Parts: sequence; C-alpha cells; structure tokens
Amino acid sequence: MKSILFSLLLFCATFTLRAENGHQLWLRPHPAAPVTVVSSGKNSALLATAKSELQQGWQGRAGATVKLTLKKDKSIKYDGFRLSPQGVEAATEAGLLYGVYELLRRQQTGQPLTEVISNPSYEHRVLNHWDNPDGSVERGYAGKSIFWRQDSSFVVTGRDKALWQQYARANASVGINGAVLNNVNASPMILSADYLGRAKAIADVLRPYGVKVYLAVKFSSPALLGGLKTSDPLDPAVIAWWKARTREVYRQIPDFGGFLVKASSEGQPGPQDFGRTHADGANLLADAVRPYGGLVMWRAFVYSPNDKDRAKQAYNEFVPLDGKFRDNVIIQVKNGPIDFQPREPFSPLFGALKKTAVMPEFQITQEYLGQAIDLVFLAPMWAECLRSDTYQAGPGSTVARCTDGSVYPQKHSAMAGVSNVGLDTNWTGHDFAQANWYAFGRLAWNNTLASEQIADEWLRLTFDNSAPPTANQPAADFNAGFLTPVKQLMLASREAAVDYSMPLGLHHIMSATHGHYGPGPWWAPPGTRADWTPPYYHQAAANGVGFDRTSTGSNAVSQYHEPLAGQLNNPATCPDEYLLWFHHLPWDFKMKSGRTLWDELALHYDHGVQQVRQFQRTWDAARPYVDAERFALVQNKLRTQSGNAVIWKDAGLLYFQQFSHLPIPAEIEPPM
Ligand code: GCW
Repeated sequence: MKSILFSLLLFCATFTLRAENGHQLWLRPHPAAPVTVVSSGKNSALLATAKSELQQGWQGRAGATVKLTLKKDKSIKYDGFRLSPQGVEAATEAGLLYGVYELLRRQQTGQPLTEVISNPSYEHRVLNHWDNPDGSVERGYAGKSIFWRQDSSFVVTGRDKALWQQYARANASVGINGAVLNNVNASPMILSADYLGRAKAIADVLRPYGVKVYLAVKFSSPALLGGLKTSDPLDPAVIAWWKARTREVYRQIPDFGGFLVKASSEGQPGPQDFGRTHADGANLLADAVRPYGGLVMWRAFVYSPNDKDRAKQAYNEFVPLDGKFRDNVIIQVKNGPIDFQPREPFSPLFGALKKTAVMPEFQITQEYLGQAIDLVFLAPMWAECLRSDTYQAGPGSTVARCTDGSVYPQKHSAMAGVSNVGLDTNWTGHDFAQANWYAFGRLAWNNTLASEQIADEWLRLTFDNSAPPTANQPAADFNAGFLTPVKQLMLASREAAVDYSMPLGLHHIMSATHGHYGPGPWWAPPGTRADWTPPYYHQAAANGVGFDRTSTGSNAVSQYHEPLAGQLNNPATCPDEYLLWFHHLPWDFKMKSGRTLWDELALHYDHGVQQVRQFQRTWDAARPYVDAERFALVQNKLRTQSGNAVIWKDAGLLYFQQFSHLPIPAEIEPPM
C-alpha cells in the first residue's frame, strides 16, 4: 500500500513538473529500462537524486546493475568522476551525480560508454542572475524572474518549488554548481529577513542537485540596511556589521557559497567612495565569509567618464593590487575589456594578475547579440576567449589555463555566466538560447570542449533523435536531414551576428534607445557621457574609422604581453577580427584580402545578411524533424532576425558612407 501511495505521489510530482513548464530543455523524458542501482554511500539527498535520475533515464540493458561508488582517488579532482561500464566512481556525492548525468547523456546521444575520467576545469561553475527583488530581470529577455516577484507576502508556493527544482536539475545535468540569485546592481534589501528567508527556501530546493546559492550584495548595505553612519570598509562598526549579517546568512543557509560584488562601478557604491581600494573592500567581505568557507567574487567591471580609453581602466585599477587580495577572493573579469560586445579581444587582466585568482565572466543572456530574437550560439565566442594565448607565462598561457589553476597557483577557481533564464515556458525566450545555457555549463566543466561537440549533444538531446520514427520523422534521416545542417547553422551563427552588426573589430555601436538591440552608430545626444555613445568607439571621420589603441594612440596594446602586443600594434599583423578595435585606418586602407577597408566592411555586412537567409532555408528544410510549435517559433524568429540584419547592414553602411564618401561595392545587395 505504502509503495502504491508513493508511486502515485511520484507520478503526480512528475506530472506537475511537466505541466509547469511546456519545454523540457535538453532533459526530455525517455521511456526507461529497469536498472538496479547499488551505492556505497549513505542515503543522502544528492545520492537519492543520482539514483532517481538513473532509474528515470536508463537507456542501457534492461535489468543491468550500476554501481555508484564513493572513493578517494588521486586522479579525480573536485567533483570529477570515473565512468566505466560498471558505473561511476567519485570522491564526492556531487561527483557521482555528474557521472550519472554523463552516463545518461552518452546513452541518449549514442556515444560509447568507455572508461573515462572527467574532472571539472573549474571548482565553481556559477550562474549570475541579474534578477531584481521586484521580479524584473536586468537584460532579461525571457520573462520575469523565476526567484523573485513583487509580492509582499513572500509565500513560497508549490509551483515555485517545482520550477526551482527543474532549474536545479537542468544546471546539475551540465555541471553548474552555483547560482547568484540576484542582480549585481544589488538592492540592500537582499540581506533583510524576508529576502534571506526566500533565499533559504531556494537553497533548500537546489541543494539535492548540488547547486549552491550565492547573493550579490550592495557595498553600502551597512549604511542603507544597517543604519550605520558609514560603509567604510576599514571602520570597525562596518566590519562588525558584515560579520553579524554573514553569520545570519550562514545560520539560514549553512552551505551558502558567498558574495558577488559590483563596487565602484557604473555608479554603484564601493570602497573608493571612502578613499579605499578594491582590495580593502573585497578583503572586508572575504574575512566575513572565511570562517564558513565562503568566497567573494569581486567584479573588475570598472570604468569612468574621464577615461580616454575605457578599455584600459580595469587593468589600470587592478594590476597594482595584485597579491593584495585574500585567497578566498576571486576577481571576476568579463571576457573582453569593454562589455560583452559581439567580438572583443580578451581582457588584458587575464594572465596579468599572477598572485590573485581570476575568473572569466561570460554573458549568456544576449544583451548585445540579438536578445531573444536572434539565433546566436555562443560557445564559439567563449571558446575563442578561453583559447586566446595571453603569453603571460610563456606561450600556451591561454585564458583558460590562466584561470583554471594550470598556470598560477590559486586556491579557488571559477567561471561565471550571466543567466538567460526567466519565467517564459521555454525558459530562455528563444528555443535555441537554451543551447547557450547548456554550453556555458559544458565549457565551465571542460574549458577545452569543442563547440561542435556541444552543439551536437544539445541538438540530439533537445530534438530527441531517440523518439520512435514516425511517417514524418524517419530515424535514418535525422543525422543528414537535421543534425548536420542545423549544427552548421549554430556554429556559423555567431560569426554571422558579428558580420551583420559589428564586423572587423567595430564595437559598441548598438542603439541605446532600443535597449541595446539594433544599430545606433550615430547616437550621441548632447550632454550624454561620451563613453556611452557609439562615436566614442568607432571614431568615424573623413580620415577613416576605428579606435586607435596602438602605441601612438591610447596604447591599450601595451596591456598585452609580447609577442601579442606587437602583433596587435601593427595593422599588417593585427587579425582582421580586431582591426578596428586597435586601429584607426583610412577608408582606402589595403586589407589582407587586397580589398579596401571600405569594400571589406561592406562585404562583411552583406555576408552577415546572406548567412541569416541561409539559416532560414536550413530551418525550413528541417521542418519534418521538429514539432510544429518549436518549428514555428524558430521560423518566426529567424524571419525577424533576417529583416533586422538588413537594418543593421543598411544603417552601418549608410552611416559610415557619410564619412567615407565611397560607393557601395557592386557585388553586394544595395541598401534599401
Ligand atoms: O553590460 C552592462 C549592462 C548593465 C549591467 C552591466 C554590468 C548589471 O548594460 O545592465 O548591469 O553591464 O555588467 O554590471
């Protein structure tokens, strides 16, 4: 009787979970074969998750036995695991869970189950949610926050919990083990009793999936929330306030991950308001969380209206502080020196901070990459950054190796991604934006993973190649008819977006009035901060275009290590991708292709447009393999993207033509 009741409950829970959210992400339900799971550990929540996932998803031999073994092993790092045909071995329970997800992924994508050791590149793989206490999401394009809502009662409903559980499961399935629940533009209220109570409720649901909760805090909280006269990091009352508040956080959430801080940045309060340094500020919080094993992720996204070159600011502020941070502080650095643009060179802080842990921050939400309209698969962009050689400790000092502990000794390592998740039924607004959430987790787990593999896995899991063949979907054709062309589309999509929006190193020329969607190279209303206006970045004039960051310009190149600095400094050796990032060049500058800069620019813009049209054709041909709902949604979005790509191209070319006075090359589609 008991077991019948239990099955009924389980059935109802599963049913509610499915009803809650129309889209199953990459975790689509499969009819499972029976499997016996034997485990050595005690029956913890994490282990229970691992077992139930295996039982729900087993695609192997019916009646097989799988062993989950907890075991210390020198070759297994952090929450890594050893997978073999017998089962999973790991040093931690989270490791067992990740091993189970890897096993199921292999079964579902038809990969062989050979013996393999898999260790995460980073100890902490963390999503940053820019979610506000009122439920809005800064730069969110998928509806309201899944965590917060404007609701003074703070009631946690069954629906909330079901959603958080699905969210936690999706994260765990790709190895994400942390979530910052609120915006880096933080409200001091987040540390008040009501919000902490809700954070605790969220942490309780995320815990069985190995996902730790973090909070973003406002540096002036001691004054704003605590009523102190100051928030000076060296003031004894301020130090005591943070200690007491932190103690309360850990009383509620014993495995709380730590604080994320945006300070002395874009008008946010910070240590510099009190004549103190970033190190003073970060260390204050690091000391508060240290007794509990907590971390401080301190962002390096700083720039000021007086900078002659915004790209140099973070390096200038942080490099002199190298070695002054506590070992539980990690400096969180955006991939590029400006701000998540479609293409940026890597931030020169990577590798330059040698005695301080540094973590990359990527933006999963597509603020500058077409938001929830454009299909842009971001793995190639992140891989480009991770693979960049900084040369800071000799050749091979890639961004990946300078941040994952391979090059510099560091106590902690981490990677952050700004989440694109919201209450939309498909979670991310665009169905293909789910792939970016997936890709972030996979790259944080393995920072050398090929984008091609990530796309392949995601497509197979999300579009369910294991579904029984129907008249519409003959299984044999799935690879040729769907997987190969759609994968190609995904892999080409980021370069296409660069081409139709900001080719050849152009950056920050988007519209400010449309929330960073679409072109706005002309935008510079009188009185606006220069460093917020596109002309500051493109510098278009009769004599040419581009930002001169060479040794005779702002000299931002000097922040890179040789031989890279010299390569970037010379337009003949600077890669085309970064040309106008580092150089101001005449319109008739001779490119490596032999064409003039103007013609090359026009060709790139046009190529981007043609690419999106090709994506439309590819998707149209994929119709037999996709359910009607997802097919139509993606088709509509591609149509909009295609029209908007033309707007980008025409706006860019007609705007820049006022300065170049050159004709549109004959081989491209003329502006409308
Ligand atoms: O890209 C800019 C965004 C802001 C964001 C800021 C940051 C959270 O436009 O919305 O604020 O970066 O990263 O702090």
